[in-house]
Amino acid sequence: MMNTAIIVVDELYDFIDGSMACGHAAEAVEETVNLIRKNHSLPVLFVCDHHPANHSSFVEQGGPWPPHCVAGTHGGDIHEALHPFVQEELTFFKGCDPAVEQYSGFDGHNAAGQSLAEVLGLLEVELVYVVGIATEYCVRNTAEDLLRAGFKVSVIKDCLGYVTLDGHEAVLPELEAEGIRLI
Ligand code: VGL
Ligand code: ZN
Repeated sequence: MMNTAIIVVDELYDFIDGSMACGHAAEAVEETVNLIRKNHSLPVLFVCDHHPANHSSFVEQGGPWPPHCVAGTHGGDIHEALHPFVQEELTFFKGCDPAVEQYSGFDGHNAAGQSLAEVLGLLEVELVYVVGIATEYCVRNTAEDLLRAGFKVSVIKDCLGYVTLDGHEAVLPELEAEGIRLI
């Protein structure tokens, strides 16, 4: 069996029931818990959108999104059903620089300053199961960056939330065509 890790992207309150509540998000959290329990020996890495209050992606700054996942707010917290699986050194923050939009978790950093990519390397991970929110943005970009970096990537469909159902359904076959496995 290949050395495998689960990567949970942005299963944060603002994307579940907050300012950017996404379709299928609550179900995605439930299914993610099931996936983690079924694969209880695998490391679970969490990616968290983590913006300053003046982030350039917010409407007030001319960006496309309502304020979301502001550092230190409830909206930026990981859903409580996942808390039993969260470890600080395996939690990675992105979107922290006000000037930079960062959909991909690949470049996210943990509290010790290590990148997701670096920690996957230390864990000698070869295959990643990517889940989370939103399919069209952060899941997509994270999965694509991982593939480009040489990992085998599987996206677990039941564990996804999306901005629009049409967008979600359009993205999945594109990911598959790129070489990402859909499970
Ligand atoms: C996301 C829009 C803005 C995501 C994050 O997690 O997909 N989308 N920030
Ligand atoms: Zn964001």
